[in-house]
Amino acid sequence: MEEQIAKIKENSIKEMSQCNDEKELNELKVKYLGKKGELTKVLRGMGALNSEERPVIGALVNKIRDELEALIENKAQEFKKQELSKRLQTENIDVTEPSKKIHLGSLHPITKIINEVEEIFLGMGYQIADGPEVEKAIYNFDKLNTPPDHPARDLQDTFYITDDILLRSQTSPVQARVMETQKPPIKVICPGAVYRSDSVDSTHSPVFHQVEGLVVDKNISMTDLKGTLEMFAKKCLGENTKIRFRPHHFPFTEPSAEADVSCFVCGGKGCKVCKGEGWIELLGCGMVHPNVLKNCNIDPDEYSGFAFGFGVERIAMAKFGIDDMRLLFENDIRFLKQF
Ligand code: 2NM
Repeated sequence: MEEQIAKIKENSIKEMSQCNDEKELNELKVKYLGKKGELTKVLRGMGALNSEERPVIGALVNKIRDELEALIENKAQEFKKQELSKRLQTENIDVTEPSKKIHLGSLHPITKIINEVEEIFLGMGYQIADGPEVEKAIYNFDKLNTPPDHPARDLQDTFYITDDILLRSQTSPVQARVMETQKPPIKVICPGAVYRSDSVDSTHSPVFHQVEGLVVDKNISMTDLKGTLEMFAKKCLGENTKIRFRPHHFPFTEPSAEADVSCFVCGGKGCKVCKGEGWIELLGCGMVHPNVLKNCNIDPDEYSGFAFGFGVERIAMAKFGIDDMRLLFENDIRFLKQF
């Protein structure tokens, strides 16, 4: 029996030294140490031994099993090291290679202008309000002192859903809703999409964007309006920007005005952007009509207010030097990625 064990040891060591990979090593482990392995067979045969031989052979088998297990473990570690160094050689990464370009999107020029305008007015203590684009005619027109026979209400100019529901033609209905639900002092701006039945050309689109502003409090006057717009113009178009008012008419304000800014390209001398005028039309504005305040449950004897509104596309075109409004709606990446 001792001879048999010595033979097993000799063979296993020899085979192990010829073993080339983990798979072969596992097979050897099964062959010698497994349930039906050679050493286990020896242990099973020990029943035939007498009580003196049994502990001697048992100790011998255990010793050899320990030795084999240690050999196998060593060999396994060796294979792991070989595998690792092979991978380190073949799977090396060139960390100096330039990375793949990631194409980041950019904000739409309209969004950029709206964000900028919001920042400026937030800085002056205004809140930002929004409301439905599908709006009741009452909020879009009646409450804003625009009677049923007013030309703006014509089917030619406004998109109607039903007789009394339409696509808002301005963002002022949001302000009417704010006046109805909040008590003065009110300081809000309302940015958003508006709709008018216009044909597409280089300066018109049936959907465009507006920002309107509204302040209602005690003793609000035209000077507050002018000071506010001057501050806005300087922050938006440059500190040297001047502002002028021209008389105008809107149904929801009295008095009403249009405000121009000195050309931010030539500074007022006259150039292509201002068409030789030195001034660029910026927005419409005025003192909120007493009827509008009344219609929105604010007492015009106690409170007064100013309001203004402008088209975002027009400002974006002037500021970015865009000569055709259609570019802002076609979503051509070659155009959009310039901003
Ligand atoms: C403009 C011009 C002038 C305006 C008026 C109101 C409201 F709700 F107070 F009546 N909101 N916006 C207004 C006034 C808008 O846009 C050219």
